[in-house]
Amino acid sequence: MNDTFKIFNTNNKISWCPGCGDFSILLTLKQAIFELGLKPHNTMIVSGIGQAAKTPQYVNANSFNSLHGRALPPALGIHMANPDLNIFVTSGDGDTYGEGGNHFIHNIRRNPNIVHLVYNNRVYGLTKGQTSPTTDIGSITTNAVEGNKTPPLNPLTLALTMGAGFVARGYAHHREELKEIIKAAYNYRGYAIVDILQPCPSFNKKNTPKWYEQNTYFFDEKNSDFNKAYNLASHVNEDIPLGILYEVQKDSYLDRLQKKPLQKRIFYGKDAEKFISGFE
Ligand SMILES: Cc1ncc(C[n+]2csc(CCOP(=O)(O)OP(=O)(O)O)c2C)c(N)n1
Ligand code: SF4
Repeated sequence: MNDTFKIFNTNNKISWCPGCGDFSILLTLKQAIFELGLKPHNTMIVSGIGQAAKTPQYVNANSFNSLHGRALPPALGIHMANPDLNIFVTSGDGDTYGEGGNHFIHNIRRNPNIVHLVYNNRVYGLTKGQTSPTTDIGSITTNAVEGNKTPPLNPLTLALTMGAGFVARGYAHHREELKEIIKAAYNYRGYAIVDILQPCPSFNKKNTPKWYEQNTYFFDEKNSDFNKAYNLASHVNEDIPLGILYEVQKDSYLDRLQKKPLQKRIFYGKDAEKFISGFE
């Protein structure tokens, strides 16, 4: 494999546990953006807070590290200011579907050109393994010692019902397939959600690499049938399909906006000064 993707490497020390699925996702992301022909100067990685959200520190590109659950609002702002930047949001299941749940929902309505990679380990990893929105009912976690009593949220059926046009599921250790999904997500004009199943050997003792090998398969078809996609996305505990579950083209946020992006607008500095002086 050509290793020139290393232009995206940084010297920052990686602080993930040995065996964490995040290493595979990071490597795959860098390979994908290299193969897409992107460069550090036109790539933007945005995140919230968490283990997955450390990713921008490990990619030599533009980056923005936001608050917990708040990766999408700055990503949207960056996109509207400069649509020439290629934006990848990297965040965990807690970050995206818990604290950031409202942003996730409303971002789907807007449909900006953003690739969203959700590292879904079914726990809150950084804060030591608490129950997350995708933890299965009955699973034992550090704060649900008798088993989780709340049924999980299914992010991909939610995304479909909210009208998402690109809905995919990857697995961290199936790197070749994940790389192709990331590239397809980038080539989609609009919001592309990729839920990436990610082993967390420190805190998720149930959904191990062996468990994923036994319970996943590849869905290698093109699908624009909503009901079929919904059915595929519903499987999260057995017969879990990996691949692009649904792809249909819709108007993106940029298509709907009439105005030029901020970076291309004329700045009327004098008018601004006059306006501000009115408050003195
Ligand atoms: C508003 C707010 N609430 C809670 C926290 C504490 N916190 C930091 S990371 C995190 C959970 C991270 O879990 P997840 O998003 O699933 O990512 P992972 O670490 O598993 O990759 C929490 C609860 C915080 N930093 N800010
Ligand atoms: S706690 Fe889990 S998600 Fe976080 S670095 Fe360790 S193995 Fe990875």
